[in-house]
Amino acid sequence: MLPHVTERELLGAAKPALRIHDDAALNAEAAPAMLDHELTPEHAFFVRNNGSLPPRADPAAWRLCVDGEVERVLELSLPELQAQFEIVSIRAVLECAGNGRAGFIIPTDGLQWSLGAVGCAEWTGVRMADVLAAAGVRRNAMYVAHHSPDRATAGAAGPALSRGVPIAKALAPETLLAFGMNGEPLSFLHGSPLRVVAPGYPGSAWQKWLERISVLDVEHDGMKMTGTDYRLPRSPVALGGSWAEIPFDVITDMPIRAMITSPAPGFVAPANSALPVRGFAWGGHTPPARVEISADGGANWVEAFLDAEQDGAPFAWRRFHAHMAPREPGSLELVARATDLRGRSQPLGSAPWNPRGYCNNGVQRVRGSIENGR
Ligand SMILES: Nc1nc2c(c(=O)[nH]1)N[C@H]1C(S)=C(S)[C@@H](COP(=O)(O)O)O[C@H]1N2
Ligand SMILES: [Mo]
Repeated sequence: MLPHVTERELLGAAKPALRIHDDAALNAEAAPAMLDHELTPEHAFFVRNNGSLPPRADPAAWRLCVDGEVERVLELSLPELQAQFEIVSIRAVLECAGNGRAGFIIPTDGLQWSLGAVGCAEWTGVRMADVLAAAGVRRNAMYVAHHSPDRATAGAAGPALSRGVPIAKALAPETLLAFGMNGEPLSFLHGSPLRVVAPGYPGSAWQKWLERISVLDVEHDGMKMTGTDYRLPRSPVALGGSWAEIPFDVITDMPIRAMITSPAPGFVAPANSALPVRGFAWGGHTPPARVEISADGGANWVEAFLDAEQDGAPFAWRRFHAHMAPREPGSLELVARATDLRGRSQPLGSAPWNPRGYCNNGVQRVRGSIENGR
């Protein structure tokens, strides 16, 4: 980074339309209406950082190190990684576990994300499984830990984030070490030279600026892995109650969600004509089965058309659309509700409250009005 360009200027130049959150770290989200593309363009793709951006890697010096419970420690430059392993591309949704947090009626700590901490991109890289196979994973391997050079705050010694995934997910064919996004080289803001792609997992497992993978025989306890960080209570927490006695589990799956990308909030549509409603639906590891739309705040529902799963893209979001037919002039509330293949639907209110405000997949409500034709 040029010394006179601040992190915020970098973000503003790359993504001028995003809403930047008031936070020491760089965090910004899109309005759902900006996300009306099968593949989210870079300029609309949210950014989430737990600390300050790392220094830019020197491509000649950069190496990925693989160590821990392996037969051979690996050190690979980017050209070596690209030459030694099959290069694959996968379309997948990247969603922050905190997306929708602002929808909890009892507020929680954490960035007050509305619904734009999500995007769907085509990620290009090598399979983490292939790299781990080259290192020779030992039988006692249980987890992989990801390490990056970004620090909690500028000048701090501790990492901003060091998370990982269970060994089964590390070896799953969809889990990549990516250096490309939407056909372009991965940008610095999204984690170049290399980031983890862990489809179905919350964004926190998609480590950016990856420089070391350590294979462990225990669950990783790195920065933001323990306590209530990116974890959900195993049993419900009473609103305002204590959770000191409740165990918390790492979030390993994202819930089903539908997002209306059109019309945008505040829309005005004519009475007695079709009102097209469209957007995208996705689940973590369980794809959507159906999307329903209501034009009266959730009293009556119609089935939306939901695009079929594209070949080889179970982790991509899927287009839905419906034509509503509002007759009476006045204000109106559109609601979209997705149900996944295991029959789990989005709650009409919000998801079970949890102290850090994760995984709130309560339905989105888009208010507008219907007017008599002029
Ligand atoms: N090194 C590093 N990787 C990281 C983070 C971080 O703070 N540092 N944030 C994670 C979180 S919480 C999310 S939601 C995604 C966001 O990815 P993006 O900024 O490319 O949209 O990055 C993940 N990877
Ligand atoms: Mo996140």
